Amino acid sequence: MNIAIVCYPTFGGSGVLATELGKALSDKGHNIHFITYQQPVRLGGFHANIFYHEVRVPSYPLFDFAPYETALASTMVDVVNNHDIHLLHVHYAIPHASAAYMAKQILAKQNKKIPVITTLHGTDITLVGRDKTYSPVVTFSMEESDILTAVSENLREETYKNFSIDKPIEVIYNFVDVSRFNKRPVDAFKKLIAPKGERILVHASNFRKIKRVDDVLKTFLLIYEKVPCKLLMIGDGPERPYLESMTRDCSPCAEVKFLGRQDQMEDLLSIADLFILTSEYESFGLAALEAMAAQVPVISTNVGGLPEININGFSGYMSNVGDVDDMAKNAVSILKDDETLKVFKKNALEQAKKFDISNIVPKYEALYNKVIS
Ligand code: GMT
Repeated sequence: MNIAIVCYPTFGGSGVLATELGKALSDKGHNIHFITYQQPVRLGGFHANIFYHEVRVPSYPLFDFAPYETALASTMVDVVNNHDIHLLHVHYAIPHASAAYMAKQILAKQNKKIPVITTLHGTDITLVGRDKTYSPVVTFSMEESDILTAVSENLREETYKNFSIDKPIEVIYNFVDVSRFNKRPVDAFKKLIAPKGERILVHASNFRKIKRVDDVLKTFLLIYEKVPCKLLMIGDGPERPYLESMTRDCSPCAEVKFLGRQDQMEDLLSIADLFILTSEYESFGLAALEAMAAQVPVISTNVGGLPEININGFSGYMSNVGDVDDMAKNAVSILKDDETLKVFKKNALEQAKKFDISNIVPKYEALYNKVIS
């Protein structure tokens, strides 16, 4: 099959998932055409049957805001026409679903029928999409997609709650390649970070307000009172400068390292003992799933789709948003001795296996076959 995938090329979960899906489909012999404004960060090296089409938005003095959506729709038309594309799979509704609708109409005028699959990822529904500036267009383009999928049961419910649409929404969970993330830790690397055998805690996100990254730091400080540990903060975003400034004047804060954006998450996770995700909302929490696949138990909030991924008392623990005392208490109960940590690590891996790439990618292929036939 020749499949065009439209996504954000950045470190955000929707872009990561779309890129990993494209790579997995190409391994199965499909030709994948990524359409976006930059090479997707998780794409890595050369793949014989993966192609990248850059959306260029020419500037013009009249434009205060360059019309990306128009350029994207035109690029979709061009790629479909020149690469015999069978379907368009767009990730994150804004503005990809409405651009796909436009492309589909243009192609219909040329007697070409191109099915559109839209995968909803989270903030396109729960935050940005429901804003009345966007919601009429998001509602319309969801209705007009041939197939609509959501990455968790919770996101499906949120979509029906926030938009008046009748369309069925199929839940296809996000996935992880367990064989890639379940790596043996490199002792020398672990020693470099934690020379005295301290526990290594990790947080990874785009440091937006919704992630409540200051709660990560607060939780770490409480854990540190009971268990020697280090904290690795991975990623970058608007809240990072404020958080870094919070870590300037407390002594345990010397144990906090900001690593910025990293594309070898599997190496960093391989030396981690605990993953902390304090978000106000997560439709799924792909970063937590990747941690579990690397045998890292998860301390998270209990919101959105997280209870569908993190099993309380098994793969980690969940607490109410902002309850850093509870998060720290739970973390200490996992980290306090090697035996308990070993059990949680094993459980985290077992839970992650339910979302292994081999279980989920065939579900997308089945949808593609259905929509094409
Ligand atoms: O978390 C973000 O801010 C990025 C966002 C995105 O669209 O890239 O992530 C959303 O999609 C991910 C992949 O499906 C999910 O794992 C995240 O939970 C979801 N984020 C939120 O719902 C806040």
